[in-house]
Amino acid sequence: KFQAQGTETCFHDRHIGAQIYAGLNGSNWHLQDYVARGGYSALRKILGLDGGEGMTQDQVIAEVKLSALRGRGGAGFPTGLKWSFMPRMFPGPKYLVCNSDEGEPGTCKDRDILAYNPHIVIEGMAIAAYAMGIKTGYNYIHGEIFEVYERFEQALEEARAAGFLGDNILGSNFSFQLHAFHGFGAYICGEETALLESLEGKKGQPRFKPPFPASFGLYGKPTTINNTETFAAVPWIINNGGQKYLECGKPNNGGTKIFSVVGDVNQPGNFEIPLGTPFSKLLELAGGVKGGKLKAVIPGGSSAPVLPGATMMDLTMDYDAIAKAGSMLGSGAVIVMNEHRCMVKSLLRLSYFYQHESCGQCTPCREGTGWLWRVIHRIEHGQGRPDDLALLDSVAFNIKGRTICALGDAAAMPVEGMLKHFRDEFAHHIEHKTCMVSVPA
Ligand code: L3W
Ligand code: SF4
Repeated sequence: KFQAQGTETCFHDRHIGAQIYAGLNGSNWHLQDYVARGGYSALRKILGLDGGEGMTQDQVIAEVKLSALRGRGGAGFPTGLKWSFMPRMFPGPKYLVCNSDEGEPGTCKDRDILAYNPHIVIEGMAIAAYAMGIKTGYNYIHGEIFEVYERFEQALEEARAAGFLGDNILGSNFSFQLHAFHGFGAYICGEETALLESLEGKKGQPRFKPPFPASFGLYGKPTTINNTETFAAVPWIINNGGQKYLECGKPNNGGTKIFSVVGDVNQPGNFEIPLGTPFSKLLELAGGVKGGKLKAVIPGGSSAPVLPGATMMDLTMDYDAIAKAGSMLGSGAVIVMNEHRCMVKSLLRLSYFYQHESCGQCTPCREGTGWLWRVIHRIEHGQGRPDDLALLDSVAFNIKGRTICALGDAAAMPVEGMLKHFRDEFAHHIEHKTCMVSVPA
């Protein structure tokens, strides 16, 4: 659950975390609380309402580029670059979409931002809309989280009533209408083009890319899609400058990131820390490993390849360091596993998820995720065959890079990671029809 102290402990004199998490108590999410914390001052700043000159669209995008803010949904794509794709003079509707369809196993940050600090997302979206000349936006919220959807609707009402959304915002000539959309609860609807299909009222199945949403998005119009946490970072960047945000993290990895630390830790929760923070520090904030020694970590949500615990203890939590080690930072769900976790059983759980969530459009994913699950299932249940590991290698290889969307890769990569680092456990299951991991009595 939500942990403000993680933010405060880590930041010392760098209080960027205060923008998203610190100081929140579950009841101070209302507009007046947000304004009392300095909220909506970035929107006022770009509109030139507090005595300043205001900022042009180019100036806003330049600050976001300078900040090295990267997409917090999973891909880590540079946000300022994405905003610069939006054709400024497009002669028709264009759209802004917030991807709050948080469904990656282990990830639980966006729902907390929306529940505890919804106005920070509204302000971030309004600033993005201004920068790209967009008049209409939607926040697509995961279908299984009813309270969060209702909270965001209430926040929208407050923002509209106070003139922060709607026509001629705060008396300026900038207008932006923002709506909440309650999604359908399928993991695949978090894939950006499936999300757009779903928003249009169709079955949530991914489109082939390119064209990217930047040119062919909602209703075929140019569309910019960013994750909830990405928008939440924007007001701080505008208030304090892109350079300061960049300095909070490390080069190419600007600012802070919220990590959902789950699994075998004593204090699971969300922690907002600067990118580049050692993993060991994050583990400490989460109360250390529970129930035994550290065995392995999935550093970026279930789609990311697992890494051995010893490797993780030498790494920093940022996009580049984790990628260099052979995994990915993804959505920032850090799944910690202690020495008593069986990797075959763990992979069985993951592979069940992906075969269940495959939308079925393309053969390598639809059939391949089922193959992976069935082979791992028989290994776990003492019926593994001598050539099963080679078969898993082959099926994963034949899914990866051969599908319409990233779900195929996401199903294959955990298999590759497990077989790379923990192959002996799988081989032991096949040979001895039992687990080599000791479980405490
Ligand atoms: C215009 C180009 N736009 C790329 C845009 C593109 C998208 C963004 C990143 O997958 C990952 C995946 C999951 N012109 C462009 C362009 N873009 N080139 O940039 O694109 P891409 O294709 O690198 O990634 P993606 O398809 O968005 C997302 C991983 O995230 N993941 C999933 C997380 C799930 C959640 C959740 O449940 N909420 O976050 C976890 O790690 O495996 O690799 O906007 O349009 N030339
Ligand atoms: Fe659907 Fe899987 Fe193909 Fe993605 S990769 S479009 S989830 S079948």
